[in-house]
Amino acid sequence: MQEFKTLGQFIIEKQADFPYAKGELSRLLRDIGIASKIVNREVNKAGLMDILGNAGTTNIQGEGQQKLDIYANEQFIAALRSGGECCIVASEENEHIIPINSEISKSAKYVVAIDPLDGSSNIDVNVPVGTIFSIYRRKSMDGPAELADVLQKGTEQVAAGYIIYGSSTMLVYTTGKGVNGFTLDPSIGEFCLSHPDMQIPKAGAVYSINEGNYVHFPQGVKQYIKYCQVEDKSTRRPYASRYIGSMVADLHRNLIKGGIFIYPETASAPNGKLRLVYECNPLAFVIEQAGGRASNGRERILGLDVSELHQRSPIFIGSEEMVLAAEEMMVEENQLVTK
Ligand code: P6P
Repeated sequence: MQEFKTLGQFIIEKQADFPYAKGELSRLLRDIGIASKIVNREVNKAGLMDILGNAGTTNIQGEGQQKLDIYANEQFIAALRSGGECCIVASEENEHIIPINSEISKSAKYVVAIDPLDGSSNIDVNVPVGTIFSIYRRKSMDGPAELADVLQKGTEQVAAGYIIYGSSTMLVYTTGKGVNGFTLDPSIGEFCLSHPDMQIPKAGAVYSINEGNYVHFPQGVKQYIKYCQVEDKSTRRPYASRYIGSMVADLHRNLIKGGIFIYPETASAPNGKLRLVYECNPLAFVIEQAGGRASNGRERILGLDVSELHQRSPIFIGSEEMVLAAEEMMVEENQLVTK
C-alpha cells in the first residue's frame, strides 16, 4: 500500500533538500496547487456552465481565447498575487509581464511563467488539457522586478511542472531532484503522492507528431517518421502513432510509457509553434529530470538563449534513445543542406 502523502506534506518534507530554504518555494508550489484545484473544478463541469466555447477575444498569440483560458489565467494570477511569494507573473495569455507590486510581493524572490490552460481548444470536445508552469529566482535584487528576470535560460529554472486535467487530475513537478506525480483525490480535495520518482523509459514505441503537416516538415523529420513506420521487431517498430493535440496529455503519456513528441519547424513557421518560455523549457526540465532528453532537433532546449517573452522553438522531447535517433537524422539533413 502506497504511503499516503499529500502534496503539502511532500513539499515540506523535501524543503530540507534546500539548506537555505525558508519556505518561500514551498508556499509558491502550494499556491499553484490551490489554483489548479479551482481550475480543475471548472474544467470538470465546463459542459454544465456557460463557460465553454470562445470568449470572442484573442490572446497575444493571436489565438481565439476560450472562456476557460481567461478563467484559468485569472485564477493562477490571483493565487500567485495573494500568495506573496512571486514578484512577476508571465502568462502565455498576456502580452507583457504582470508585476506583483504589493508590499509583500514586490520583494519576493521568485518569478513564475505559466501557460494557464494549454490545449484549451480541446475543452469543448472533452480532451485532456493542462497547465504548465516554470519558476525562476529573480536576478534583479534592488528595485522592481523586470522582464530580464523572466528571460532566463531553462537551466536557471528552480522548479517546473504541469497539471493535467484528464481522466484524473495530476500535478507533476520537479525542483531539480527528480520528478514526482500527485493525483487529486476529490473526496478530500488534496493532491496525493501517486507516482514517486518518475522515470521516462529510455526507449519507447510511441511517436507523437501532427502528420497532417508532413509535406512541410524538414527532411530529417520526414526521415524519422518513415523510420518509426518500418517493421523491425527488435526495436518494437513500427511504433504506434499517438497525437492528442494537447501537449501536456501527449507528454504525460510518453513520460509514463515512453515515446517521443515532436513539433518541428516548417518553412512558414521557422521556429515551430510551441513557446520556449511557457511550454518547451518547463516540460524539458521535467523530462530531463525524469531521465529523458529535449532539444530543438540540434541543441538542448534548456540551453537556448531566451530573448523574447513569446519566442517559439521547435521541440523534440521524450525517451532519450528516440530523441537521439531523431537528432541524428536532423544532423544528416543539415549536413546535406550545407553541402
Ligand atoms: P497542432 C495546443 O494548442 C498546443 O499548444 C499544444 O498543446 C499541442 O501539442 C499543439 O498546440 C497542437 O498543435 O498544430 O498540431 O494543432
